[in-house]
Amino acid sequence: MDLNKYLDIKPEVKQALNEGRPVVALESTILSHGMPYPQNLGFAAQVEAVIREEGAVPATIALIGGKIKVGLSEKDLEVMCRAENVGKVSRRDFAIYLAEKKTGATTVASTMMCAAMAGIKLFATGGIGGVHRGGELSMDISADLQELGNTPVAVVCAGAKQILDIGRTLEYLETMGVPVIGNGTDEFPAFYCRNSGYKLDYAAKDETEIARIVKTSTELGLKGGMLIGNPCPAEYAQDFKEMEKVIDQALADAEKAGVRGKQITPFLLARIVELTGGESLATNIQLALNNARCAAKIASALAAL
Ligand code: PSU
Ligand code: MN
Repeated sequence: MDLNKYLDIKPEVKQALNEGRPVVALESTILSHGMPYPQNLGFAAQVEAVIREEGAVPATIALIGGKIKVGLSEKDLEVMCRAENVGKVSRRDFAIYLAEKKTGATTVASTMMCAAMAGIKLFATGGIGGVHRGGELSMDISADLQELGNTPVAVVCAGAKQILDIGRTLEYLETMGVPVIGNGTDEFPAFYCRNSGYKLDYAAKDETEIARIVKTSTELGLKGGMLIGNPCPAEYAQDFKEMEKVIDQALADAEKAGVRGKQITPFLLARIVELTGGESLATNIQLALNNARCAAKIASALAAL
């Protein structure tokens, strides 16, 4: 194995890791394929600032020029947000993008891979990929779920969007041996909405409790990660039934346009922003900032244990 040939960790991030200070990883697919320009650029700066406010160091991750970049410069962030010739990289795309020196935005799965390589334990995102509706026939199941079962990184998300089959997503996570913990809730959140109707077996009262669980998993050397469900702040959350209508429309449009494979999630995300007249984007931004705050608090508590 020759990781050093590929890993390019920003000095500030490397120093924090060496000194045992808290670091939070961030993905770049949420920027390149999850939000429109230039709102994504504003978000990219804001999310890093939120992590710093909590005393942690942010590390946004992307594949650029044949390197795994852990911690991006302003120029790199601009490239990822403009998203011209930027592909979407999950586990299966990883070696191809590095070997061909293509610019790739990392998903939850590939960001987890990079975080583990760099030694980062916490990662904040918006929503995870999962089992798509009808996935029991199409077998469209995000590689995010397998990664959570195999890579020791704790991922803070606002649950899974209603574009997915949330029940089957949770069943799959159970099969893969992934602990799913609610932060101050016993219900798995549904991204734009605080409630999904699916109860969780574990509700943590705060970030310190979650940090203790992460620490124990690390000490045991368990190979998988864990998923923390952190509901969207109430003042920005959307109504479940209203979102259901929007999502049914977006799914019908995807079907009609014949969208397949890795294009489906980005297509649906963009369509939902259009259909809600940008309202969903404001919610998306706020919940992702909230997750970054939560992940930074867990990382800080973990560093203090
Ligand atoms: N869900 C969202 N926002 C996102 C994504 C999913 O609500 O930005 C992105 C994440 O990067 C996630 C990826 O890892 O899409 C999942 O894509 P796929 O379903 O093709 O694995
Ligand atoms: Mn898929």
